Amino acid sequence: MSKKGVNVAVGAALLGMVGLAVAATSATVNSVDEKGVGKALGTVTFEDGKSGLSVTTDLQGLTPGQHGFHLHENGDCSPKEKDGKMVAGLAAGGHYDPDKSGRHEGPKGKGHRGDLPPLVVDKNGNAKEHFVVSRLKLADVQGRSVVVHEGGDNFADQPKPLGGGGNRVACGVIK
Ligand SMILES: [Cu+2]
Ligand SMILES: [Zn+2]
Repeated sequence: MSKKGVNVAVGAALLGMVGLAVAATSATVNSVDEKGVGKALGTVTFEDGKSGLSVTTDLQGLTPGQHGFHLHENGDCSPKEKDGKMVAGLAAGGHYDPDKSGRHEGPKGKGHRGDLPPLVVDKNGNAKEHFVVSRLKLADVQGRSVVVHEGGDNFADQPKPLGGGGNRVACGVIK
């Protein structure tokens, strides 16, 4: 092999290693309302790890307290019409549920795989969280969306469906 050929081979090997190292992606999260997608609130980063998918949030400008936090089926944060009214973030679809369980049971349950632990927002409106979700891989979430709800999450469909978080207030498409 010529010297140039060796350099190309080494370069390709290095690129291959970099490719392996970048088993992570992120979503820019924006506020959403019935009119559309609003301002950026920060990012959520996803990374494959030994015990599952690592999820790291770096978000600002949210309402203090707990918020339902899920992966939704579609990578689209647009509003969509339901019963004659535009609904914030509805184009994101339902909770990611590849097993077609039809049940909202939270991250430790056997229902929707998109059910994450609730997002805890501090009194300044920031959410810097990190958790590992055993039932998910990076490949599962790419091209989907991450959604923050107005209210909390009781990990059940009772007394209200989907944890009771209600309206979608922020959303990001996962690249
Ligand atoms: Cu949700
Ligand atoms: Zn769910």
